[in-house]
Amino acid sequence: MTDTITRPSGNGGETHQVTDADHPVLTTNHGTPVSDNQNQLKVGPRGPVLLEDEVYREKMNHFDHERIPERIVHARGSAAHGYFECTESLADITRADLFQKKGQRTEVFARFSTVAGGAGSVDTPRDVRGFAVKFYTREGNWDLVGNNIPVFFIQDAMKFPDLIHAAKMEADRGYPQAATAHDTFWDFISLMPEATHMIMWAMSDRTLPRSFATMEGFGIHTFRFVNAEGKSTFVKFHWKPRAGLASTIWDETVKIAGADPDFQRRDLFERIGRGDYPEWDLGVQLFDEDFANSQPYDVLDATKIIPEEVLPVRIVGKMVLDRYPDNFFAETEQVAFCPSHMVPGIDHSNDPLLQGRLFSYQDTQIKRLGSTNWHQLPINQAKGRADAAGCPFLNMQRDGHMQMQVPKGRANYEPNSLHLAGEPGGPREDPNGFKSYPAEESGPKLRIRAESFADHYSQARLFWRSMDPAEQAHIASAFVFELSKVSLPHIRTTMLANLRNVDDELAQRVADGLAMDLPAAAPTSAPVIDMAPSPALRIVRGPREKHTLEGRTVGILFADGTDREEFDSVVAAVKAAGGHPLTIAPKVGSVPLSDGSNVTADAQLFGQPSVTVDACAVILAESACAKLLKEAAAVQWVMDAFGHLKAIGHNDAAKPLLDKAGVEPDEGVTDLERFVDAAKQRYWNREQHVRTLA
Ligand code: HDE
Repeated sequence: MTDTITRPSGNGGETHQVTDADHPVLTTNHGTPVSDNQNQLKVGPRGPVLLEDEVYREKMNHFDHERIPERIVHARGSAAHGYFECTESLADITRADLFQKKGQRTEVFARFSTVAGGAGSVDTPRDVRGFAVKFYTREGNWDLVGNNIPVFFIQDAMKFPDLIHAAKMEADRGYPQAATAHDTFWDFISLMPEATHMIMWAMSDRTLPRSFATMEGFGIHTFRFVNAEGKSTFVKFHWKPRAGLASTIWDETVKIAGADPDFQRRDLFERIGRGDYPEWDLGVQLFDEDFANSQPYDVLDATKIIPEEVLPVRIVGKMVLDRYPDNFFAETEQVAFCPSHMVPGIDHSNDPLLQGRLFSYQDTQIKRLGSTNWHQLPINQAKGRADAAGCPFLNMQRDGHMQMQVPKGRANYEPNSLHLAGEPGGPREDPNGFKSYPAEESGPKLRIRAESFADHYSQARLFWRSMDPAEQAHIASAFVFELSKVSLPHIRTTMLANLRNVDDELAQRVADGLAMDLPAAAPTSAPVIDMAPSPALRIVRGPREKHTLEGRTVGILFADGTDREEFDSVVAAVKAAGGHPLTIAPKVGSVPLSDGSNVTADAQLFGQPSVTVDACAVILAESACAKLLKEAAAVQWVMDAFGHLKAIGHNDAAKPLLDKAGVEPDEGVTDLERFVDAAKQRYWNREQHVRTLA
């Protein structure tokens, strides 16, 4: 029965007819009320469908067009809203509005992504992660479109289409999806020595982040800050996760992909939901021309870092992500980043990779979003200057596909004198607006790579020699795994020849893992130098590996008859340490505990393997343990926790399950009392006992 009441829709104060107190009337896209949303218009109850059914045709027509082209790279992404807060004024270095005043906040939208896979691919392949942040400053949008690795595969944007073609699924067979372990990727990498530094990072645990909240971000390129006097300072941007750096290990990551393809997206959603907001410090490395000239590499070369030990990272702000998008498509999918979006006080350098990006992103947004008016989509709109009379952007650009604005008056050109006749004359230039830094440039036009870009191995060596032994073993093993998937032996040989220039021991370990002979080292175009190792590059036992439970999830496996006191005390202790207890039982509905009370489990054993949590507690009654000994999922739950170097806390009655899973005593295997402290870290020393690495 339709009860027609007129009430505000909450949308611009218009009124709609509603069928009851809760629901506004369903209408077509053009506002016509719909009487039946269940059936097409037919001739008689069993007759043919009529073409005149506009309600059906409009609905299906819209549905047919609901997909837009996915991003050619970084298609798989997750995002969140939040704010940036300036914690140290940089007013003497840059006039950028967001860095002027300590405590000043600027709205942000951050999107994290993998690179190679399609929009529906898993969250956890071995892949670089995009780390793109849109700052809605009062002087326009600044997009810092970075990655979670501080260097890139190539030096010149001209090679980007080749790199991406080689990395994505192979052209004839359409696989592999979201994986670099295949011929064409390694063919390209083996023939591009400049990719060697980045491939070391790609084979490290950096490409297996546990959570977006536990990875670093980097602007990669050298940019410029420009202050009010017009003085320029070079700058590199760093995001440092307040939760500390944490990655998974390879076997774990592979299993997460099956257990929960949305692992990182879910983690972002749930963290924000429970108030564990992901937070990063924003750091800058500031330097001048003299410093740049004193370094044994070119600061315009995106395959190079400036080690933090040489030039410390100065923390100037923090970012907090505290709101998940309301609508995935409208926000996460339609957000469009462009490194060319600069604001007064921030400018580009001549890095040829950055310069190439300045064109590509604008171009791709027009293709993807279908119109030059993509800046009018709510997520992309500038928030506007305080003095802009409510309009965030004002200029004489007009029309085009999907124009959302209805500009008034005749002033769609400038200069004009219409204001003299009392008509609005439109906006005018501001002498304090964006000005490019007037760098002196001259020289012949050339397609050439600078000599100063010729050293492709010194920093790859620096990276390798900076790693903890556990990380070195992961890197060597990752090379073995990936190159084992390469079917053309000459590609492996070329890669081994490149690796010899990085470090002979690394090359030997990879060759041994592949059961291949070591070839001669590849020729180099510049001498390889030994730079001082940089401990800041480590995750394992590095300065940013944080032993904590804050923001981390502890899986608690329990079953019928579990001791109520033990259960409650572990849950309480995990919470007290800032962790998130996730209770897991063979059946979710209602689990009877020792005291006759019942508990509803958060998750069911088969659906929540231990790869999805950071540490594991096993609290069982003897009879339940005896049953679980015959349950492969329970044995695997414990076996994986051990194999993935996680802390395992258990009561006495659970010991037979641990024994069956092959758990051997070490400092990470504890009773329930010591468990919460033990749960704050992984046990790297255990690895040599549980798997053979290269
Ligand atoms: Fe991108 N990149 N890229 N890239 N990139 C895109 O733009 C491109 C590079 C990065 O969450 C595309 O909107 C070229 C470096 C991120 O929406 C495209 C070159 C870095 C994202 C494009 C690079 C990045 C993109 C595809 C070589 C780290 C996702 C969709 C010169 C500093 C942003 C889109 C998001 C996306 C081009 C290299 C980061 C095609 C030509 C280096 C995080 O425009």
